[in-house]
Amino acid sequence: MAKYGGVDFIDFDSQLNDEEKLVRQTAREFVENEIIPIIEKQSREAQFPKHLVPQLGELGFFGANLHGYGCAGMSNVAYGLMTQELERGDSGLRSFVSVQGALVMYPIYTFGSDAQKDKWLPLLQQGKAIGCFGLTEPQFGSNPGGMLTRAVKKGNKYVLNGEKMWITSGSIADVAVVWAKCEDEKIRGFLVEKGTPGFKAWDVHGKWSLRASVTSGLAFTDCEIPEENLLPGVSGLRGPLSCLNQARYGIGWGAIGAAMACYDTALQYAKTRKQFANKPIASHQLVQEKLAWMITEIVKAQLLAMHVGRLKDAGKVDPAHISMLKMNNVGIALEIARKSRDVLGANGIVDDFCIMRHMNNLESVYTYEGTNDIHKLVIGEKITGIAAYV
Ligand code: TGC
Ligand code: FAD
Repeated sequence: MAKYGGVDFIDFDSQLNDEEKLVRQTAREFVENEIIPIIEKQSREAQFPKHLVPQLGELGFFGANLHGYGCAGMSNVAYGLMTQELERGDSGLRSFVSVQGALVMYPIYTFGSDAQKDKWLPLLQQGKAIGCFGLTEPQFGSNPGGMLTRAVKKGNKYVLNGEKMWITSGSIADVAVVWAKCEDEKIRGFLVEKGTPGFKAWDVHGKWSLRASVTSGLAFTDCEIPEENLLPGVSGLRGPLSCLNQARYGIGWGAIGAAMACYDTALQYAKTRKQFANKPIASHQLVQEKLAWMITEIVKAQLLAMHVGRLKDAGKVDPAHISMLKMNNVGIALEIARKSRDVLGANGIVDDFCIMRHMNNLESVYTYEGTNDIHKLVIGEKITGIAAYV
């Protein structure tokens, strides 16, 4: 395969400033040098490339759109371009970075005490500590408000009981941001440190998706948390859902990267693969239709991401805008992966090419952080004023 040079059909780059291009280039080089050479093997062996965490920290990729505590303070568009490039490598890599920054650093940064921020943010930013985010439970995924995990105040401690499921980076995390219902029935966030008695984490095996990412279950059995580990700045479902806005935003850009990887692979393959009269398959109208559809959807996804990013930078973004971004961009990325797989014929199913890995990864991305259908309902509620979840 020829060296990857990005995908830009409509001079999208003319909309980017120098900082944004530099961030994208830095992330692209990291992916090209450190991820592409190892990712198929890591995926095959179901190994997260943990050795790269300190380097990701040095590059400023953790909590990159936050300010202070060593964070890079990037614009949201620069941040999005970074997640796009990381997911061009692998959705699992982008997941790790999303969780660390948007789901662990962001709640500590936004809802944490000064002591919590001083303790955790520099470590998480540098990749010297790893975080996870526990919202989903075995019985409550799309409807986290029903959660069963409980936190009961006893003296100067909270006692946690319950179970979380499908938690990215769970078993390798030094700190878990865990959401639990308190006695007043309000959901609050707690920082649970690795090794706390009564806290156990185990890994989910047998995944055919996000194989190079750690996915875990977490269990809390009479797990005593010091009261200073409660996130003091928020109560209610609004707390975890505000974190999801941050992560869904990064996913909306990231999915474009996976789509670009598949499109670029399919285009190169179609120009060289010959069938019938020794002509490249790219010379047939049906193949061109697929490629034309793919590049059109990539362009639309880029423009949506850019606009939502500029709105976010201006403090004008609505969660429903982010739902549209996540829903649309992951949806088209998955469809692009499927069409690209088709263009490669039988070669599309093996890991000599990246497509099947991206396709399988995108099945998880389609489901996590709000399923595609849940985001349709969020948009539906925004435009009709009627919530249709129940
Ligand atoms: P609802 O009654 O609508 O709202 C409850 C309170 O939350 C507020 N709110 C939000 N606040 C901030 N951002 C948002 N996006 C918000 N959406 C709602 C709302 O204003 C209200 O506040 P208040 O103060 O009035 O109480 O809640 P609901 O129970 O009807 O649920 C709505 C629904 C279905 C949209 C929500 O539950 C939802 O988004 N469900 C999907 C769950 C989900 O996305 N889980 C993700 C788990 S984390 C994950 O998947 C990580 S993957 C990691 C990786 O990248 O590897
Ligand atoms: P369900 O909620 O049971 O949904 C099943 C189906 O029913 C879906 O098609 C859904 O759209 C549909 N459905 C549900 N309710 C409605 C409705 N009202 N109307 C119409 N259709 C509906 N969670 C975390 O907290 N932290 C993490 O780090 C994390 N990482 C993850 C990593 C991976 C690899 C995966 C796969 C998941 C992860 N999750 C994480 C969990 C993820 O957020 C949930 O899987 C997701 O929210 C969906 O929940 P569910 O799987 O229980 O599906």
